[in-house]
Formats: sequence, C-alpha cells, structure tokens
Amino acid sequence: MKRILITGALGQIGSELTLRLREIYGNDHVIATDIKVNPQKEAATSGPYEILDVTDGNRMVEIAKKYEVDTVMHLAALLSATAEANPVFAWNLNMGGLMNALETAREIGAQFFTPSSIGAFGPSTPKNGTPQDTIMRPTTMYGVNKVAGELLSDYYYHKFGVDTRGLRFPGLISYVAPPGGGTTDYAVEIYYEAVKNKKYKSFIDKGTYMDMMYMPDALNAIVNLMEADPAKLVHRNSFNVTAMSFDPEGVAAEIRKHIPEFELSYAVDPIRQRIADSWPNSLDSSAASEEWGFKAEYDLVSMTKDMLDKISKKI
Ligand code: AKB
Repeated sequence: MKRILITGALGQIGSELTLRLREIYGNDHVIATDIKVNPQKEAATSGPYEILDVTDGNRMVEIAKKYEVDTVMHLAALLSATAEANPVFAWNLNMGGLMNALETAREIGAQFFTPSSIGAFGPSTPKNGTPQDTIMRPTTMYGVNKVAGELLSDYYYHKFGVDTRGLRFPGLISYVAPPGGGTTDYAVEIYYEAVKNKKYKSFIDKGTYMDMMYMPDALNAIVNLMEADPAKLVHRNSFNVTAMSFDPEGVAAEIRKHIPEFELSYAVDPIRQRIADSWPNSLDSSAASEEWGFKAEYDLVSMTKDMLDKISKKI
C-alpha cells in the first residue's frame, strides 16, 4: 500500500486528488501539505495535514521521513497567467519547489509525480494533433518551467533511478475547487456564470481552441499512470493527455442546450490571449493510451451536463 506525500494539496488538483487517494489507499496513507495555516478544507481535515512551503527543502524531507512515505506527488506551482505576471517569483517557486521535491524523492527512494502542461509547448510546435515528441520552445515563464521540469524529472530517473512520471495536462475543469491564475480558467468560470447569471464575458477570444479535461478523468490518469507497469513506459516526463478541444463558442453552444438564454460576449485579456495563442489546439494522446491505457470518459457533452448539474446544486 502506497504512502503518499502531496504538496499543494489545497489547490485545484490537490483538493480532489487528496480525497481520491485517501479513498484508495486509506486516510493515514496520504499526507496532505500546503502553505495554508489552519485550513478548513476536507483535504486538510480528513487525514494528516502539514504546513509546508515547498521552497523549504529541509522541511519537505523532514515531513517525508516522519510519515515514511514512498511516493511524492508535487503539485504546488504557479499557473500560467500568474507566472507571467511574476516571472522571477514563478521561477523560484516552480523550479525551486520541484528541485526540493525531486531531492526529497531521491533521498528517501520514493516514486515521484508532477504535472506538466500544454503550456510546455510554444508557437513553433505543430498546433493540431500535437505529437508526444515534438518541438518545445514555449514563450511563457510557465512553459519554460514546465519544459525544464520535464527534463529535470527525466534527469532524476536516468541519473539517480528515481521512478519519475508526469502528465501534460490540458485545462482542467471542475466544480469542486476553483483554478487560480490559469489561461484555461475561462472554461470553468463560464459554467458558474451560466448557472448564476445566464451570461459570461470571456477573456479568451472566439476561435481559440485549447485542450481540456474533466477533473475525474485527470484524477484517474494520475492514479493509473502511477500504478502502471514501469516496463511498459517508453516515455516518463511527460505524457500528452486530453479529452476534448473547444473554443468559447463551442462550450457556450453546449451550455445553451441546457440554458437556452445563455449569452456569451468577449472582453479579451491580451496577456492570457497571447499565452493561449502560443499553445496547441489539440494534442495527440496516443502514447499515453499505448503505454499505460489512458482513456478519458468525459467529452464536452457529458462534462457540460455534469458541471451544470453539480454547480446548480452547489450554489
Ligand atoms: C493554465 O491555464 O495555466 C493551466 C494549464 C493548462 O497548465 N490550466
């Protein structure tokens, strides 16, 4: 049975991943950590919780040893738009945190997971059906961090034998914890605004396609990748994964099937638009399917129905 340390456990992925892993491996086997003091979230109250600033490597190792973990899942990071607004801080947090997490895994001999992103690609990457192995010359600080992170994770595998694995996540959509500071966040906001106000002003322009995935599929992908037979893995850091690709008009059209009066307008944010324009339209996730059986259950139709349903009950 795994014993897992999660950093950034109160963030968008961590809030749900912590609970999911506790269901599978037991509450005491999943150690949630985050920088927040006295949090009331379920991820902090349903099992062990420790305060951790990921730039403090000694404290990370101390917690990992205290709980005798055998797996480190490093989620704490700044997302694309926030990183673009604070590039030096983003480098220090995203790369410093990752280095500490990899060092922790190396020191205690743990398996390791960290998410990469579609942000690892750039304007010279093939835009449609973006291959697993292709040009990666991102033009954002977030993307630079993600490519460097992929390379660093592979380095720890080859150099030190750390069992590092990763996923290039698209925009993740969930009704549980809000994202913060991402370029794909519009695709979450649009559902909340549709339920609350029946209208939404998008900061991403019409015709801008990006990959997306519903959170339950993202959680399954993490669990399945970490349980995958290492002998079958040709790639490690990181696998393209996706479930759908749409632009704001596409998601609005699907919402209108449930809320016919829903109105979409635009107030494009030039910074986030520039980031989105540098990312792929749609990824090819066949390497993930072939090497460890990745398959997404939700498409735009089933996700929209579930999101609207769950948000209506929540607010
Ligand atoms: C972001 O928009 O920054 C993230 C991502 C795609 O990595 N959601």
